[in-house]
Amino acid sequence: MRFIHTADWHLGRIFHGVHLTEDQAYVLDEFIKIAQDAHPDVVIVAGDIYDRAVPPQDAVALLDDVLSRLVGDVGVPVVLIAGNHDSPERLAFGSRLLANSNLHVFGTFSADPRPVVLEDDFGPVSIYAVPFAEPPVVREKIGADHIRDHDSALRQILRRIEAGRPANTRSILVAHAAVVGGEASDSERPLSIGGSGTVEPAVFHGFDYVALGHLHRPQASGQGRIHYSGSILKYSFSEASHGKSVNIVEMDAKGGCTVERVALSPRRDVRHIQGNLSDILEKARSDQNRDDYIMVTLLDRGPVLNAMGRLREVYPNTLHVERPLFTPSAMHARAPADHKRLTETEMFCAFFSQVTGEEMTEREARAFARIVEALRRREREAT
Ligand SMILES: [Mn+2]
Repeated sequence: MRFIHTADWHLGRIFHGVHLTEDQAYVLDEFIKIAQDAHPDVVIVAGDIYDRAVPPQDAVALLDDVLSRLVGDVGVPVVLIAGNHDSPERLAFGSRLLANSNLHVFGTFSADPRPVVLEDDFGPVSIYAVPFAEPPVVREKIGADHIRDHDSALRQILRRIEAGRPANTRSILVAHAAVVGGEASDSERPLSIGGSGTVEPAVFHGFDYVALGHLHRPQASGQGRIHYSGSILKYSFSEASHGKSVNIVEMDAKGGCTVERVALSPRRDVRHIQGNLSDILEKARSDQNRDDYIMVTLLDRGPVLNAMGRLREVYPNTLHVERPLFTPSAMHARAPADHKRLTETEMFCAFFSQVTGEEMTEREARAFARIVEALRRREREAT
């Protein structure tokens, strides 16, 4: 059996003020061609279909178009799950009807996940799709009081799957989770605030291939059975060095998998350029890809007039300029930390100690984390 594993489409993403929908449509066109050429038995999308719970209309139209072409024109079944950016209920709309048309959408968490079963020459392959859910949701639906975090929640779900799974059947798990030891980037929203959002690779024991979403760099762990396909585009400048790809997986009669990463080429790349302004402007003349999304780290030590304006004359999509070596002395005393790299809790701790002159106690930090988590949940569920 052959299948394609992709994840983290984040349709509707806005990157430094730029709507990426056209870039996403471009790369998904390429994805559909890859699917056409590979003749897979199924396409798996492991969560973060949209970038937010209420996606913009363009993003909804794009998903509708892409899925219609995959399932309708290419003729390949699609299995997709909600990630932590998606609204489970909105994504799940019509899913029971769509399942009859080879589009298997798993939006809301179910205590008894039923597999999508596909056949190849060697027999059945069960695909278990577990959409992202907050631990309290899992706790309530399963009725297991000991579930406190993502690790214990997923363990419990997988135990239930294990119990109902016929022995000696090949199986694929689809989930949206942060595995311990995985390499993160700046565009992933943490799965939990305060406390651990990660899961041990050992929880995935027993599956022949684990198709994960959440981490945006393609990577594998757990003796090569656990895979992140990574996102389809670079969604932060921390990903400038990533190669984005999708996994084409060949599963043999015994469940052994060979994984091929097929590169995706974006309409515009995301790049990080460093140097003196004059050097950058000079080199830009021979740059073939001036429309790329650019972040510039200027190494000039003295003041530079209108750096952004001059950069945009050569790189119209310059989105961010940094001046690490140029700090006006008045600013120096206050040495502002780079707030974009801090979590809400860290930022609030810094604010707290600035105002009160004292460090926050652990109890206070936990209380704060609880409030943020409740707000996040409400934001995801409401509106
Ligand atoms: Mn994601």
